[in-house]
Amino acid sequence: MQTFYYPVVSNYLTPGAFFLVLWMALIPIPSIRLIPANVLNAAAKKVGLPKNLKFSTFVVVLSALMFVMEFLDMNAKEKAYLQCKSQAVQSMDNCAHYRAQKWRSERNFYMVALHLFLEGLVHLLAVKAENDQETAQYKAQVKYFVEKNLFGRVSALFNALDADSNGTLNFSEMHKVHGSDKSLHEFFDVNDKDKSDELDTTEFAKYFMNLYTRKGEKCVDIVLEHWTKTAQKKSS
Ligand SMILES: [Ca+2]
Ligand SMILES: [Ca+2]
Repeated sequence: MQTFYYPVVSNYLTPGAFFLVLWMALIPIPSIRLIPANVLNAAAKKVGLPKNLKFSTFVVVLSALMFVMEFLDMNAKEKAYLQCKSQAVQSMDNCAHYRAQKWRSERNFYMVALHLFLEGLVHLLAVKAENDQETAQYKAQVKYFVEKNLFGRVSALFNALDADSNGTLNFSEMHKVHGSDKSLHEFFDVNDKDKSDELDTTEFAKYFMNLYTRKGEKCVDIVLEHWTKTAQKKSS
């Protein structure tokens, strides 16, 4: 077990993690620097992990388990060595066998400690990269919406749909612009974030911002125009 496990950690895992940390922290060109983070995060998405669980989370947990195992092993080996030394009759080899085992377990422990530290850094860098990307995306969205006065148009549409002027849109108010009951239910499922059965202005605006991310500006424009026209037609 030891003869297989230690070389894997020391020859592959630790240098691999060290290489990733250097890459993700030091390469000045963002599109290249972000490749490992993007691959890790995309892998997590592909296997359907929830948003706050990353692929690197599992690696860190496994590394932490290895750390604990080696810590316990190191303590056990040290105890065995001290026990040997304390025996009244000295052993033939002056406890050299136990001492060698103790040294090896210490070496293993510090190697897995370094490995855990590096995998932790990889994880933090991957999470940071994703947060940075989301922030940049969100900023670009808001900038675009402000520049094109889309918030103004969304808010005008909201007011046109809000027949009872209570500041939220319920099913029947949304029904004016949204097709069948089934698709309207799906629409509420996705966009009514607090499950209040009503859309507030934020939830409504977020729908258009997400639409912009998924389908682009043209689609936002078409939906806004179509819904605004329909809302005006129905209320006149
Ligand atoms: Ca209302
Ligand atoms: Ca709501």
